[in-house]
Amino acid sequence: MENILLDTSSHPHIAIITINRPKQLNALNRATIEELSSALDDLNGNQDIRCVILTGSGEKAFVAGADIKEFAAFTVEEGRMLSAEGHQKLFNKVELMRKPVIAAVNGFALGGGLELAMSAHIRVASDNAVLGLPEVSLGVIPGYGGTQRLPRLVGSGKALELICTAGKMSAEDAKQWGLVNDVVSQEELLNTAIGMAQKIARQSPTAVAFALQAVRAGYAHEASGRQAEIEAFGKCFGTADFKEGTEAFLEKRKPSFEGK
Ligand code: DAK
Repeated sequence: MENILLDTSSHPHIAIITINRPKQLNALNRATIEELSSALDDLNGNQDIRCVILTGSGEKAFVAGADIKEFAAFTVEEGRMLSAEGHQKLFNKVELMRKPVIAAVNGFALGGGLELAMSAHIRVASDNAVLGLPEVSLGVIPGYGGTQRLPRLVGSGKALELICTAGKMSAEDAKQWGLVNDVVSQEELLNTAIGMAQKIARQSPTAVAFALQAVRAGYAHEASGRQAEIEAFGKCFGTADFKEGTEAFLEKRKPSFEGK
């Protein structure tokens, strides 16, 4: 695998997946999504693994979002299809895992990066982490479950403030809002996640899997919400605002939106 590192041997029963594109701030391109998807399938079927930790390479970013260079030229249909595919290949797959997934958020978790962390069952963050959904600044909406999972975690008022202002949150604020469970220094982050994973690994794997299933059952109504997100996300790709938003990012300038 070229874009992720997988460690299943350093700690008994624990797998650590590291997204490894530090020069692009671990932005999620299609190849990375495919590799994550395949690693998660393997780990889900691996009886020896009882907890999975997901983190980013380097000191700056967990994941700075979907790879903007890759989706800048998408059409409405491509946007809709890829959003649906992303849900199925990665974001829902994380949430549907039979063993807990802990996101160790070691820096920027923006857009698809925060959406990935929110798909995980538990989140811990380093004190330099910055979390947010900046999609509307690019002329799109969160397309990988963010419109459904953020309100569930922080309440709809705070979620809509973050989404509609393209706002960002510090790790401490995220803790206050219940978006992350704990904030520690960057040096302590992985060990904190490993400590939590070790506690999980000492419990009954069957009972833990049933607990995940029972909690998830309460999210059932989100399926139609996610479908609405997919449709709306696709439509963004037909707007002039989307073209302007992504071009502005790639040209390193501020966008000027006309609402078309
Ligand atoms: N995509 C691609 N490259 C990225 C990136 C991203 N999301 N984020 C950073 N990079 C790249 C930068 O372009 C830069 O590359 P070079 O110019 O050096 O080649 C390198 O990483 C270092 O970034 P910066 O130079 O910008 O570093 P700074 O410390 O100055 O700033 C930053 C860090 C995180 C504040 C900044 O990089 C930034 O604002 N990044 C973008 C954050 C963002 O808007 N993320 C995307 C959110 S939208 C889809 C489904 C879902 C989505 C999209 C499509 N489909 C189904 C099609 C979701 C969309 C999103 O996630």
